[in-house]
Amino acid sequence: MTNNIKWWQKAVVYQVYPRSFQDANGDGIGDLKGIEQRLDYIQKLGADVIWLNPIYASPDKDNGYDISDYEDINQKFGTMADFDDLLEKAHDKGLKILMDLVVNHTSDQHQWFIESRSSKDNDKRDFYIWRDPVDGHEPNNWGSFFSGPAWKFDEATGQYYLHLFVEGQPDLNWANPEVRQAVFDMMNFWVDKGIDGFRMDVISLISKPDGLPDGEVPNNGEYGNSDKAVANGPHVHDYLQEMRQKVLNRADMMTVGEASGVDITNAVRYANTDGSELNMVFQFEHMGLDNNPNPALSKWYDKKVSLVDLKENLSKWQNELAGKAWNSLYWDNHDQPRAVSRYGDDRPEYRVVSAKMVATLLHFLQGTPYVYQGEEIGMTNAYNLKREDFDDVEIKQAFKYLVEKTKLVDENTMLNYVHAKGRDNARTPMQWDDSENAGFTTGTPWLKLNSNYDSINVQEALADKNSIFYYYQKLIRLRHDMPIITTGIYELLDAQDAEVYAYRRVGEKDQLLVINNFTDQKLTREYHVPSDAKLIISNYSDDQGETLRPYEAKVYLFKK
Ligand code: TEU
Ligand code: CA
Repeated sequence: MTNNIKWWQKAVVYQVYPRSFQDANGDGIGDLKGIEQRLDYIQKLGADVIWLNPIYASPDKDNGYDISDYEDINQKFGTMADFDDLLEKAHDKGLKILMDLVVNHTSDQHQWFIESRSSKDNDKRDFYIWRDPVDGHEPNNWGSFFSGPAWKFDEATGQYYLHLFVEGQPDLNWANPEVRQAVFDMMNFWVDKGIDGFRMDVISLISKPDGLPDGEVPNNGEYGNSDKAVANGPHVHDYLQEMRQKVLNRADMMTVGEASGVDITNAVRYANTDGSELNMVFQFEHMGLDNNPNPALSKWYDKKVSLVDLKENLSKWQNELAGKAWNSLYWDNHDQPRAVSRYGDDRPEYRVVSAKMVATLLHFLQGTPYVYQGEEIGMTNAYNLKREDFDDVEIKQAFKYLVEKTKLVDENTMLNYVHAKGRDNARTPMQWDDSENAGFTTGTPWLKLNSNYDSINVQEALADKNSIFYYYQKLIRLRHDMPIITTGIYELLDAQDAEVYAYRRVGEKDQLLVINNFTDQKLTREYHVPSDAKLIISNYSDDQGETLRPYEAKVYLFKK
């Protein structure tokens, strides 16, 4: 495999959430010009690819994941000329641009939907999924991912339309070949501009099961869990193969499918190494390990992840994709809480050391790592946000349905859940310095900042040679320099050890031994480390051998 490594197998991706990265014009919202100003920063970190969350025209019912025109830029972010400029400047610096592709649904303000809802015999009627009521109710029991039913009754024509996310996000009907062709044409518009790939939003949901059968209804819940009922439908692989032929094969691009509800069997098909579909998928199993056991409360929970479970899960993905498909590696993104708060320890005395430890664990695995903006400086969950500060539609819907309507939880419990798992934890503005609004904007930020920006910010990180930032820079450099990190065989050590996550990566001549203390305790562990082993990275300044200090992480390189 060493000889035919693809560029995206060695690459590290930096995810930019444009709304919260850098505001260049003082309106409180991050924008394309702002990203352009910060390209040097991303380059300094050493990332190869920038994934931009959606920047297309959108009424922003779900922060850009409801697109009203795929070939236009959201005015809040700038113009198409700004985009062309950004793409050119990024390419000049050797940075690639990965665009978010949101084609499971459009906005209800998209021209296709406006026409589709206008009458039952409109040309575009069949672009979306319309059904008659059944006994005066929704056509089936599917629930929206964001609480409530997945169907909206439309008075004008007396039918329901399907929306797996919010009402303003009607699902496209991929069974209609005209829909597929329209999507492929739009994708080719972007390919022709010279972008470097796509991150495909909920791509595992585009093919709906035949007959749209009811899903399993969770305990106490009103509606079925759409993820289980809808993911990996009967034609999804055909559609992606068609996309590959009509769009993706036109350039040497990188593709990553966001695949909620994906298991190993399906991932091996989506991300197969013969290149007929996608390069890799985002799987969600390790994101669900701390979920509430009550399916009606699905993602809302605040217990710590069990290390034994985490090891079992990540090891399964490492082992079972090896040689057949390709992993993407991530701890967080714009939908998840902050990595250091969830997997590390964000108390001041442990924040830096534990952020480096979780980074070490991830960056020595096989796959393509993703760094979400702010992760590289150890930004934490935003515990200072109150109910009235939240912007995220998922959080708002949760308060509305789970607290007010079904009364499954009280307001305080919900607030705790949101502080642990809510999406706004990741969406507070980037913390550049300790000036007012952290150097993000001179105006009023669209979402409140995390109050800890006075001590956690880029300026401070760049001035400290032991910062998390420079540790990430080193991790990225090591990956670029050492093929074994891309190709070595993964071997978990001591699966039942609930405190230390240790593994090996075995190459042709060498091996890496990666040791991570997941606790705030001093531990003793004995591993076989030859005397000529080289310590290539560690989050402590000295090596105490068998003694592992709180959250200590270290990696040795030695002969096989
Ligand atoms: O997220 C899809 C997805 O699977 C979500 O249900 C995710 O699990 C949830 O947001 C976690 O809280 C994608 C986008 O990343 C997200 O921002 C969008 O809201 C969603 O699709 C709809 O487009
Ligand atoms: Ca702006």
